[in-house]
Amino acid sequence: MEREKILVTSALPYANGPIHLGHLSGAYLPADIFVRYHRLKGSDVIYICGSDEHGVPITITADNEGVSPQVIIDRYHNMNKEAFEQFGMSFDIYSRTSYPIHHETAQAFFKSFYEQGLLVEKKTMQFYDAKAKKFLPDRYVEGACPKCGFEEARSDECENCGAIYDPTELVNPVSKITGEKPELKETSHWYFPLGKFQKRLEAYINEMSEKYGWKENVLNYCRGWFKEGLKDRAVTRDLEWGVKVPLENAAGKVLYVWFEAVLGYISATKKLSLEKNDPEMWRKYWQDSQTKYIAFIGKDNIVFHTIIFPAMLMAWNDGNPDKYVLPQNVPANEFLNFESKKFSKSRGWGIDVIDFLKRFPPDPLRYALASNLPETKDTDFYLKEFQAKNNNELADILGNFVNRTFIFARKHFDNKVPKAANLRDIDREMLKLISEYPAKVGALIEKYKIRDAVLEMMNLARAGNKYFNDSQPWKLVKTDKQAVAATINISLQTIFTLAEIFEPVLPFTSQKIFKMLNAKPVNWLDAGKPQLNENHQLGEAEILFTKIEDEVIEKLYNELTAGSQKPQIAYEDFDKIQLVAAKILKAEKIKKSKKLLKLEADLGGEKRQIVAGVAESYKPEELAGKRVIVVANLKPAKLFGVESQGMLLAAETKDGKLEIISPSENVNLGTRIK
Ligand code: B3M
Ligand code: ZN
Repeated sequence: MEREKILVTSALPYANGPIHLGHLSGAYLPADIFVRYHRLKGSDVIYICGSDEHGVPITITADNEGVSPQVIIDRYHNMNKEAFEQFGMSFDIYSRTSYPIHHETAQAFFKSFYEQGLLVEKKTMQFYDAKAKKFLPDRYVEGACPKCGFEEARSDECENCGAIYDPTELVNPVSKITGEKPELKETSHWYFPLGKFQKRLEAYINEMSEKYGWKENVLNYCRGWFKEGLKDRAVTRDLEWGVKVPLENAAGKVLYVWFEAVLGYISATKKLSLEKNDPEMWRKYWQDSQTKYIAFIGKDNIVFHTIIFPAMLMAWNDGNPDKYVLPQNVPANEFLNFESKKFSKSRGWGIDVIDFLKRFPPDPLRYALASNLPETKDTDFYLKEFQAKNNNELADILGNFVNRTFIFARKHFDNKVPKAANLRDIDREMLKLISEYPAKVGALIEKYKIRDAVLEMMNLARAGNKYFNDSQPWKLVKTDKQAVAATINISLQTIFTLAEIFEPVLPFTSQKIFKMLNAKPVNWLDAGKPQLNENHQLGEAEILFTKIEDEVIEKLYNELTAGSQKPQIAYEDFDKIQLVAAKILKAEKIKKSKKLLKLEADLGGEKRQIVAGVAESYKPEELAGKRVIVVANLKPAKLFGVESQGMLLAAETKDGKLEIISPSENVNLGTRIK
């Protein structure tokens, strides 16, 4: 059988901060599981990643710290590379976009487009900070989104509604360098004519999704873009830091970070080829029409990987004899929240991978994340759940099954694989069961249903435990040693299968189990057949998982959430807040907002309009008549263009919903709450 050729990439993280658990769930762990599975299956797979080291995210971090961008990228490239290693990511290379080979690659693409006459030079008005004497591209300007009103929108994209717009459309812009209102100044940039590729992109996505089953979230996103109509996109910026525009009249200009970052996948593969002294090796993957190219990303990067990057590759292929493959699938994940709130560096919410791995080993983290991946919707990471996964599943099911089997083998069979003869039904059923698992788990992984795959892996461990219990070897050992021998033999064969099929998720544990079995992994497709011969000498047993105590989790939880604790205040400060008992009269949705409802409240004779972020927890019709507590003297503010004259008190529940705090009818409307 010909080996499948598979090229896998994970989004290149910006080297401007540490990787946190949310990143792992989005683009890294699922890809690593997919790659490890394919390696065991014998596919010819290559796995590419690296740091994204240009763009405004890097220069803003450098500006904030008062150091050069180089200091920032060196620090975080090394830190993230190390974190990924500790976590067991099995990249073939973790490259950098600051490498010369990357600059050359990106410039060659730009040049090819330029020479094909594809790029259009346009004069435009751009934000300019007169005080700092600098143009302000991308995130250097903040303001309100022209589409949804979100106040912290970036100059050309809104995190809240996903809109992409021209910087001149931003409402109330502010410079991030000086805090001044920027002026508009003329500059010129090169534009890539995305619109010209729309038809071909639609055809490409239709074909791929039909053949390979693209995820609904990804398709919907693309359809939205096509419906709006693809427009020309500027692919250069007025910045010092980045890949220089390879033209004479382009001083002070660099390639737009997204234009070159996606090419980082290619340059990283070239770099790997150089390291392997096989300089043309990258072509065997990128330029062979037989290659399956899978790009793993988080949902915020969809457009760049399903539309912009493929368009760039099409444009290259139009003008050059060496032709690239396009992504066959882009299985983007949604987001992971931490303890029901969005990970946020600025608000100090969440935990970095490096910090987490100082406290716990990587496999339990991989398992907890993998069994809860945001494959179809956002999911939450709770420390308590992590503890439960470790204690109740890894230790109590998988660890326990392995442990009790090895104890028996050592005590009754000289630490050797005993003979399985005179099989009973229960034995034959177990053998049949293990024979089915590799194919079953593999099929799920190939469909990017990693969560379900992980569930099945643990199901086999569960079945192993049940088989062991039902066989009652501790009882039979006195009367029917032959039956016990069969049980232990088959339990050991099951452990072999488990070690193999768990490898993608628990690589460190799998390695330990193989050592205990004194065996090596086989081809994935053979892992369901009995692999251990009679009399095979076993290795030394060790405990696979240690339980995590409640105190450890509680302490960590307190530490991590203390960051959001407010400083003490005097009574006078508290007394400034006028809290009043009120009743909601009516509630309605606010257009385009998922979170907000517009409420009308009665504060004891006085009516107020209040915008409250409870739409994900309450339906409008549930709220009419509800008693509430209102902060009555809060300065009015506009949210999504709707004025809010106060605020409701609410608290988060255990399951991450919001619960409105509600006084009883004994408290009159308008009464001050102290
Ligand atoms: N660095 C965005 C991010 O870290 C960006 C991905 C690039 S993939 C080519 O989310
Ligand atoms: Zn918006």
